[in-house]
Amino acid sequence: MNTKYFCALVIVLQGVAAGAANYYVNDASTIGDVFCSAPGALVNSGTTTSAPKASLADVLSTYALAPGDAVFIDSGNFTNATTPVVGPADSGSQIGGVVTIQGAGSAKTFIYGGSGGYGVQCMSAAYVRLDGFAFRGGAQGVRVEESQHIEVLNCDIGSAANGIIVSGGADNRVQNCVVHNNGDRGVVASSSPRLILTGNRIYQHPGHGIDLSYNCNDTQTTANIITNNLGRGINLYSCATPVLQDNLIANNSQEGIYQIGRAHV
Ligand SMILES: [Ca+2]
Repeated sequence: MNTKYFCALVIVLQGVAAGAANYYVNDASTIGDVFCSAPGALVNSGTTTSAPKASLADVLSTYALAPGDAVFIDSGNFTNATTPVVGPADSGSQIGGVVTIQGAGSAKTFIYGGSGGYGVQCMSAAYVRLDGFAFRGGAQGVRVEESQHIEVLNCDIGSAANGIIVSGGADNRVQNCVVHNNGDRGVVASSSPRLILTGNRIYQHPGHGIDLSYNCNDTQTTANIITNNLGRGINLYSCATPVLQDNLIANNSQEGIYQIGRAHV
């Protein structure tokens, strides 16, 4: 084997080893589907568009997701029997890329949290992107806990007890989401520095639209529209050096922006 051929072979093999995997999930209907050609089923492998799994939780319990992998969840209604938990074994990486969990769009892929559960939970995870879902019901639409570099993008989150909760971790992002009509608050974070909240619409909550507390330091809250909440538009408690820019905050029953304790805008 000459050196040139050997090098080419090594490159090809490395390419295969690093190849990202795609997984597929569908409900019982194929009407309006964009990813899959068959209904989802527990017995399916979930590795092809013609054999999708029936739930994200089943993909997560069957496979360990690797950096660059993607799970495509098609149009339909998915009611969680248990909360799908994305953990450290299903994480992406800075070098290998994010793990993407991709819906068909926030008007097409509906995930219903079970009673007391969450639509999706990231627990001690890193570099995971949730993109294009509607989350309905449950204790929280999305829960991000002790996780880093989680992105929640283009989601519609409503009818949960709280919309999105970020607890601990760092460097997470909520972008271009609509968070509305949840039972308490819209976006809640604590002890999670460098959180970025941008381009979201947050409205009609009995509590605060955005509630950041306890060392949510260096957060960037920009270009959000925060209206018609019965609490404050943005509540900041004991968070250092937050950046607030270009937000439209109107028609909230309490203060538009309220800071207390070590906050310096
Ligand atoms: Ca479907």
